[in-house]
Amino acid sequence: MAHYVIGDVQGCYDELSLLCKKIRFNPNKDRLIFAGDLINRGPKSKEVLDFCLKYKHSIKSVLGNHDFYLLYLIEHKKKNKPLNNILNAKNINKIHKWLKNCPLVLRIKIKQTKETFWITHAGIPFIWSLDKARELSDEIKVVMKKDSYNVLENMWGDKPILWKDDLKGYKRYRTIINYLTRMRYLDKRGALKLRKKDLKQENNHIPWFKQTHPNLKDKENIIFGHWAALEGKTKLDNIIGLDTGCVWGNKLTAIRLEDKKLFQIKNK
Ligand SMILES: [Mn+2]
Repeated sequence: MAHYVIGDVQGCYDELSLLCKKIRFNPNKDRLIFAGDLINRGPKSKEVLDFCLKYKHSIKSVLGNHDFYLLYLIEHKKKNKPLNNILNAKNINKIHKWLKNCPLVLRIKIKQTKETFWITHAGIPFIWSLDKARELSDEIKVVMKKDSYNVLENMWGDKPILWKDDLKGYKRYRTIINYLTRMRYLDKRGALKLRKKDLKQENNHIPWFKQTHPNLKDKENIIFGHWAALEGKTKLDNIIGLDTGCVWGNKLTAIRLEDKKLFQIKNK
């Protein structure tokens, strides 16, 4: 049995199939964990979700910003051409239920190596402990169960940019979702700088993983996606980027957690 985490698929189903062949994915034994953004922009988003449902007993995913967008379209009965075949699908209720139940943060412990992996779409800001990130993820999961329509309605927007423990209501949910699904750069206070995507150095725009993570101890790792321009390069052994831009013509990447070995498939 092995655990594999796979970076942003974004509808690249053909490459996902090839990657599963390469790692010899056995749904009866292995576990796949997606780092979010399963869908959108690529050609076969529906097929990716059908694959997840087919093997749902062996597959987990954290939610990415594109996955939240799909949830918004579903619940608010909106259309968006590239995703309409999902929205009109016969199994849309099953897709909806599965996706809505995905967390924002997952923790996986590997027995053999005693390593722990914290998986989120964008990462975990240094202003939160790892446990706190998981508590906030649980908070979103709970509120999505009872009030998802309004959470999704109020999720849009970049503000507030700085986390405060006393944030309340939809502002609080929006801020948690922004940190865990859209973060790339933070300033020195830990405030979100959401508009910058490129890698040019700029004062007070620091990649979130470059600020010392006070709570990341020995044998603890963070895995994230979302930032294709990085091509997975964080220059850190314990903070691992998996978005290698398959949908932009680059590669789809998986990491085997038991030995941190990478597996990649080039975009066709
Ligand atoms: Mn993303």
